[in-house]
Amino acid sequence: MNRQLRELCSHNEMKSFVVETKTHTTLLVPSPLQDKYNALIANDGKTELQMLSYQAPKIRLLRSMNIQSELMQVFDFAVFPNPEFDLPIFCANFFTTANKNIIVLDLNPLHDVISQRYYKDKYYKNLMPLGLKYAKLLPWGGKLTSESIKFFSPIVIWAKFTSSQDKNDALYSAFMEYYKAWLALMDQSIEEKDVSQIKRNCEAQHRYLTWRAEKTFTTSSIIYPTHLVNAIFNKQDPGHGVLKKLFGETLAKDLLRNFLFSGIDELGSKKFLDYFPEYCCEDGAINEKRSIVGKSFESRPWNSSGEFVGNNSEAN
Ligand code: BLA
Repeated sequence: MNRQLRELCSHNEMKSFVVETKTHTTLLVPSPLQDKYNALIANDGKTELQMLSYQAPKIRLLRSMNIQSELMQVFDFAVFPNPEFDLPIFCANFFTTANKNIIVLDLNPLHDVISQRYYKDKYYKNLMPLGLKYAKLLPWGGKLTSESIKFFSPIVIWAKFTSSQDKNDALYSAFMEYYKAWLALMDQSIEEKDVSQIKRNCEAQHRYLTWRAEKTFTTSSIIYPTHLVNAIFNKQDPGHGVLKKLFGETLAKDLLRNFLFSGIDELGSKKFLDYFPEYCCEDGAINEKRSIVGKSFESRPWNSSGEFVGNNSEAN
């Protein structure tokens, strides 16, 4: 990973995004979570975890997490709007090692953009040129957990690549442009007054939080790439979560529910299996398989106009 990408994922750089956010909303203040969640050293005594969290009138929670170890780095940055706004959720999730990057960058839609044209047109029609530009520079990363596609927008950047100056530069500017695009949407957004619409926004955000909290826990239960897990933990023990390994199960779950995906206990009462019953095992437990339907979408499933074309899409 070159310097620029390392910087993008760094705590200091994160602070500059906060400054950028402040130019749009002067009322950005630290979240009450900041006191409890700021910095931690993992059980290995070496890996560092840093967290930042803010809120503003239109922003329920803006938070970032950086995990930094010798061999890997995780950067997870999300902005969750207040439920009075049906704004997309800003999502940057980068897992990087010396030569491998696994990237999701998106303005995750709050509502279904496959079946709801109104929502898609409202937020993504004008952003298609931006999406197309970066889809070329950072090509589709291949098959992924099928269920994830419903949480992605037509401009999602889903990429897996080996670091190179060009790719790292592209990712850096993609992040900046996507974030500025999100801030511009926030500037224009108007508060919803209709109680039933606010409730609908709440439920949609809760479903999203529930999905991500569970998936972050199990995705970080890496089975692949085994050599990497072994390198990180210096032993043959695949199938256990990175977060769980680093911080222990209790703290890992606390970080997920109360920091990364905070709101999960307030915005709704449904559980993961209520939203995703296909993950229910015979004994009622949650199936820890990352995907029940299986992995799909070998190539980008949206065409250049942002229409969902599923698996029949031409490779981009
Ligand atoms: C892989 N992370 C992935 C993948 C996706 C995401 C799509 C590819 C594997 C898959 O298809 O599931 C990310 N998935 C998302 C995001 C959304 C989604 C952002 O549905 C939003 C809706 N990742 C972390 C943390 C760690 C981590 C904290 O966020 C580790 C501490 C690791 N993610 C990680 C690793 C992989 C990965 C190691 C590759 C291994 C794999 O393929 O599962």
